[in-house]
Amino acid sequence: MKAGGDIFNDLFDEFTLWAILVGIFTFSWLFHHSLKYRSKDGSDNNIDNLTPGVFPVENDDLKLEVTWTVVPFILIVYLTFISWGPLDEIWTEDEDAHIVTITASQWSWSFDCSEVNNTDICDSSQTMDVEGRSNVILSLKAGESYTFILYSEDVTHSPFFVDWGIKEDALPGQETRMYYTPSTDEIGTNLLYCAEYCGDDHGYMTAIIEVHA
Ligand SMILES: [Cu+2]
Repeated sequence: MKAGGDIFNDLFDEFTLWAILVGIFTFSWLFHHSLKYRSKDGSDNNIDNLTPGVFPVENDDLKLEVTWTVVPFILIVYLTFISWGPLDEIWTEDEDAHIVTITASQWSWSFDCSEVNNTDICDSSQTMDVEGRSNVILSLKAGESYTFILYSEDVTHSPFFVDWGIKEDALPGQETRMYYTPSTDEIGTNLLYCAEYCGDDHGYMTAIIEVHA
């Protein structure tokens, strides 16, 4: 099965769309009412005859109150519902997935492909210099499913596969997991960062992820 990627981008686009629609509606309403109902010079400012300390019950509008409670409620329930979709994508393990162990320590990553035992599918024997620092290259094959098992030797780290949009904490004394199937669209080279501040060289704690056909 495939995880990450498009499904998150689609979700992001849908949230952005709703944010824009709600924003346009709310600010149009705000500006329209602010301009239409402002008092004019010399006019009576208290056209509703409001008395300080007395709630203007006669202006109550139940239909309006129900509308502005129910409509946003439906929208929030809908957005919550569609947000659940990607959880399956992230947390479902493919039984045929290749196991790759990622061990984090201050301040480097090590990848263990020994369980896969096929350098075409998983290889971490190469390195590449990036700005004078040696980075391990994790080479994976598009279309293959991977289960990454995470460990930390010292403090909390978090491998962030930037292009895939997935990350998970690597914790000392505890095993965590992450699942992914890189697609043929993701063939190429990208970076893995540490997304959890872990000390002086946190910002340099990177690795190269290479996906090949
Ligand atoms: Cu770190």
